[in-house]
Parts: sequence; structure tokens; C-alpha cells
Amino acid sequence: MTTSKNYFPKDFLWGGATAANQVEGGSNEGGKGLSLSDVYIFDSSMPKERWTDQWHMMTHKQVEEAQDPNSPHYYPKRKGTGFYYHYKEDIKLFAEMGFKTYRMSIAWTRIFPKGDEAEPNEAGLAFYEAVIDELLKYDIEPIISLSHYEMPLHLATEYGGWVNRKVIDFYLNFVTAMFERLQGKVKYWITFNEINAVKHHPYTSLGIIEEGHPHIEQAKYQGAHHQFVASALATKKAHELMPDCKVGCMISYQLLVPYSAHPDDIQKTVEAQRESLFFTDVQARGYYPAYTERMFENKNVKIKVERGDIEILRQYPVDFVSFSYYMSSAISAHPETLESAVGNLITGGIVNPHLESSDWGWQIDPQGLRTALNQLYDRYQKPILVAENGLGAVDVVEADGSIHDPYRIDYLKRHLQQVNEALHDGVDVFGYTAWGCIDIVSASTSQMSKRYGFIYVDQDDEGNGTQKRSKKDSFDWYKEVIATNGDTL
Ligand code: BGP
Repeated sequence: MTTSKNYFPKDFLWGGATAANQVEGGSNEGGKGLSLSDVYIFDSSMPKERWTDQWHMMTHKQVEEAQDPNSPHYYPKRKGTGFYYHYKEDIKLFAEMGFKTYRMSIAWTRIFPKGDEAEPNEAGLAFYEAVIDELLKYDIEPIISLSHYEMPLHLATEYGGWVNRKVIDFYLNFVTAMFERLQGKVKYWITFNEINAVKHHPYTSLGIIEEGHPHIEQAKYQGAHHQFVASALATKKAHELMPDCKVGCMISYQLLVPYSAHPDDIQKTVEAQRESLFFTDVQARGYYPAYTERMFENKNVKIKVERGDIEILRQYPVDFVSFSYYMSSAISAHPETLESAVGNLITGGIVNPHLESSDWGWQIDPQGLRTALNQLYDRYQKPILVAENGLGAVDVVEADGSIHDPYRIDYLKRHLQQVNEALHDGVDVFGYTAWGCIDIVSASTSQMSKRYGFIYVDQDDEGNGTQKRSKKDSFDWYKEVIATNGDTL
């Protein structure tokens, strides 16, 4: 440890993370149905610094267009990077790095292609059981995200997505099928990936299809309420079937800091941070926080809560908290008075002049990860998993086939040093899964050029290439970090 004593516990879960819709491919294989992400359309003609901002709604016309083989937006663009076919080779590479854990998602549409079927699709169950068995062969602990923007498209087009309370039952059918098939093999489960993304991505999070939705804020928080109830009932079912399992919640967390010491900026920052913590408050504490009423008043939202919902939330909070961390952002109550550009939509923040940015405008703040870990642990006093952290960057394959990514090593090293500081602060952080441990299709841009992996995949933005796997320099760097349990950081 170059900065201080090593505080990583001997059983720290070092690993990597992916999502089915971004890594698997095989969109038409094994009876799989279409998911929301399969037909997500990305308009790359927009200015690059605004690419993340467009990850929002879709119209019915766009959804149809994405299913038309003659359309430029035809969905197989979402080819993933071939994990469906290469999973044994990929898991062997993860094992070579010494992974203790691997966070992956289950494509709901491999199990229930349309979402409302009575019985699960055996081919889908068999595929995931084979993947889990391969991980266990190398003593790699699976962490399963049950819903990672992969809801069946049919549930959106026929039922209106999560705004329809019926989807709770469809989700419970799905998670119960997974628990029953994988019990005894999977200990860690996450109910929803980035559940707070409903705020900015009502399409991929909730299956809300329609621009100019009559009252979009109302739909977002009604859908979120149904997801809260579904998450609590899934936690109940998981504990019934697998008494030793651990169920977690997960948010996309950007540390937000006041742009100035002005009291308005400080209050605005507290309110802005609550926009994300609200979701973990409900799932980790088991009740709607006191500020809900005023927050809903400000949004002109009044959700419908059925009899028994409140008791379900209170009885079945999650066992651990997890989050994705990429960036931080500064919050100003009066942005119109500032020269600096507004940051990306995810934080609605202002560019922090003290921080550098990635090629996609994400503000790089390793110390912010230590602060976020302390904030979350102070608030929930539950074990914490860093479920995503990584640097999206353009990687170059040299003439000799080598791939030098010192920028990625620097980013990860600096963030892991701060995880060590948080451990020294007494935070119970039990694992770290580097995002995109193998190159995947970027979620917000549907592009390959924004690469995260320790392993390079030969594939371009159009999905062309051999899908050959190659080790980047960061592969051996991370292998050494894991082998020394963090000593080489
Ligand atoms: C998170 C998602 C991941 C991943 C990550 C990086 O929000 O949980 O799926 O995509 O963002 O984002 P991007 O791929 O757009 O760079």
C-alpha cells in the first residue's frame, strides 16, 4: 500500500461486474424474448458531452422502429460482446485474475420471454445454472442482479410497465424461479440495479413508453413504489427459500457537493442528494423517510399505496447496500449565475473546477468514493458493496497486439486507495466489483468505443469483429492487486 496501512480484510470480495444486456449477445437464442434494453435507441448524432443525457424515454414509434430489420436502429446492434457463447473462456480469465466474486445480471427475458407466462423457460434456467456452476468451479462467488434494465418489452407495451401493479407479481414469478433453481449456489442477490435511475431513465427502469406522458413524475414514483414492494417481497421469498442468503439494494450514486459555501447551495445539495438516497432509505430502512411528503409536494406527486404495502416494506428491508460510483458533481442553487457548463443530466450538477473529467464528461473524484462510503455507512449501518466503479475510455490495440491502459489503472488504483481509507474509517465495505471487467456495450451510448474492461473484445460500434479476447495491461495489474489483497495499491 503506497498511501497507508492495508485495511482490506482477508475475505474482501475482489471482482468485476457486467450486465446481461450489455455483455451476453445471443439476443435470439434459447427462446429469449425482447427486453427494453434490446430496443433502446441511441442517437449518436447528438454532441458527445450530451450523450448520457438522452438515456431517457422512448416513443412507441421508436420501439417499433427498433424491431424493423430494415431500420438503422434495428435492435441486434445490442449484440453484447459474446458472453453467451464465450462464458467458459471469460470466467477462466476472471479466475486467472483471481476474482473472488463476479456480479452479473439475469436477463429476465431468458426466463420469461414476455414476462407474463405461467411457467419459466427451461433453456434460460439451464443457461444461468451452467454459468453459475462455471463460476463455482473456480470458487468465484456470484452476485446476481435480478433486474438490470432488462424488463420484458411485452410488459411495457401490454401492461404499461411498472406503473401497473400487476408487474409486481410477474417480477415475483421471475425471482422465485431464479431462487428455486439457484438456491444453495448463489448467496448474494440484488433486487434492482440502480433503482434510483427511474428519475432519469423511466423507459429502461420502469418500461414507461410514451413521450409527453400525462404526468411523468407521478408515473415514476408510482412505478418506484411498486418496485419497492416487489423488492421487499423478493427479500421475504429469498430468506424463506435461502435462510443464509444476503439481499441488497443498489443505487447509482454520485457524490454531490455544494458549488459554494452559500447557504442556498448547501440546502440545494442536501435536497439533491436525497433524490438518490430516498430509494435506499425505503429499501434499507423499510419505510418512507420524513421528507417524502414535502418532496412529493414539490413534484406534485401522490402515489397510491395499497393496504399492507407499508407493513411489507417495514418487515423486509434489505441486508446490504450497494451502489455504482463513477463521478461526483457540484450543486448550485443559482446555476444561471455561473459561467461553467452544466454537468450531465444524471447529477444535474455543475462541473467542479477542482476535478478532471473523463472523455465523456464524467468528473473523476476518487476521494468522493471514500466520502460516499462513509455517508452510506453512517446512514444505514449495513454492509456495503461497491457494485460498479470504472473508467470508460477509448483503448488502442498496438501493432504487437498489446493494449496499454495506464489511465484505467490510475483511475482504479486511486479509487481503491480510497476504499482502503474508508475501511480505515471503520466502514464495513465487503466487496468491490469493477464495472465492465470485460469490454461490454456501453449502456448509455450503445457504443463499444467507451470500453471499461481488463479484457479487450475485438468488436466495433456496429457490432462487427471477431470478438477475440485480449488482456490489457490492467489485467495483470488487477491480478497483482487481488493476489496481494491490496498491498500493491
Ligand atoms: C451504470 C449501469 C451500467 C453501466 C454503467 C456505465 O449506470 O448500471 O449498466 O453501463 O452505468 O455507463 P455507460 O455504459 O453508459 O458508460
